[in-house]
Amino acid sequence: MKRKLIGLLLCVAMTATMLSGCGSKGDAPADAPAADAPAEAPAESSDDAEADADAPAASGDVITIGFAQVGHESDWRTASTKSCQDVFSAENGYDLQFVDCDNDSAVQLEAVRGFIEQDVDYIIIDPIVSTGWDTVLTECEDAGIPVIIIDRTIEDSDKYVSWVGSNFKTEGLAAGEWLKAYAAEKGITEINALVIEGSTGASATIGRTEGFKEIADREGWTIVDSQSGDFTQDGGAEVMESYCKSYEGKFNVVVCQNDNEAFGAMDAMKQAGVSYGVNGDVILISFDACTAGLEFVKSGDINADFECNPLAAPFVEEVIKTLASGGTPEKEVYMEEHWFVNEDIISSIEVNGETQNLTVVTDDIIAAQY
Ligand code: GZL
Repeated sequence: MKRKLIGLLLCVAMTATMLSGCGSKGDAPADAPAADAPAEAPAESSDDAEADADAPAASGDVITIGFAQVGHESDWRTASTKSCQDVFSAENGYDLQFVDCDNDSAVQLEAVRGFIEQDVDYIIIDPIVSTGWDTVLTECEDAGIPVIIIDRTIEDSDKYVSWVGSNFKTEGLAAGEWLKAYAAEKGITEINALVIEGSTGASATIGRTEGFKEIADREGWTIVDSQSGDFTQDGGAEVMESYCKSYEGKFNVVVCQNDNEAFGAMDAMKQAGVSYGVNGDVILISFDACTAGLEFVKSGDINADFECNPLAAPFVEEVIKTLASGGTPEKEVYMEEHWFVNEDIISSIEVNGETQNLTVVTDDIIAAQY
């Protein structure tokens, strides 16, 4: 009975979504907030209290959730997993079936099919890569199981109820706009950048690469090389070691597409006698802004760190509550994020025509980070 009710609610929600014109990514309805206007963290209110009364677990039934997670490659990933485990806990009325897919797309597809076999109530997916999803999402739809995507995006299907995450291209654009303003302040007229990309095929990699390259092309910078470090510390170290050998003295910027790659790149540059950071020869840019990353920003080892918020679970629970009460969740929910810097020499940057503030890292900010 529960399956049929959820299936019916899902059909109503999907139909309503199509009718409201936000049937696919980027087709924001007229009244939608700006493309990546960040969603406020869900806060309890009287309406929420009412919604809580209809909370999926309020009926006393345990809600089973299948969560196919990318892997365990980074501090960011650890925080993302913990966010889901904290919200979808037994004491909150959930049975979380968690699969760490170890960055293996075949394992991830198999995990989703396993959730269908288990007849879970909801499926959460953080897609390792952005393509190859339509078949298995059709199977979820046929089984009447609502799917919620978090973090990375899916480009070849919109058979899911909602996506909760970040605008990766905006993160890349912000890094480029910051570098332009920072170089001007420092009197640096020539930029020769080395990029350590994230995992190949991941939308986070695609977006950050695209955004930064757009600014580099506009400003006439040289991207000396761009290779994948697979979002890991070892990967960052390996690529940076090779870069130091191949491009000695030919680069003055390193862009790491996550903090763990930056940690590895720092080790490799130290080994090679290359100075980096606020007082070094090489400007070091990173993404994610995990706690350890911000500690390196505060110390001046990393010049700027562009946050990607991993704490999606509270927003996913809001989607589930909306569905369970017969409502139509937003198709896209953007997370709030900040751009962190060491020096207080630029207060804001213009990204896509929008003024975005820069945040100088303090001990309080580090203490509150994920
Ligand atoms: C981005 C996320 C990326 C992080 C990395 O949303 O998918 O994957 O930037 C993580 O740290 O490995």
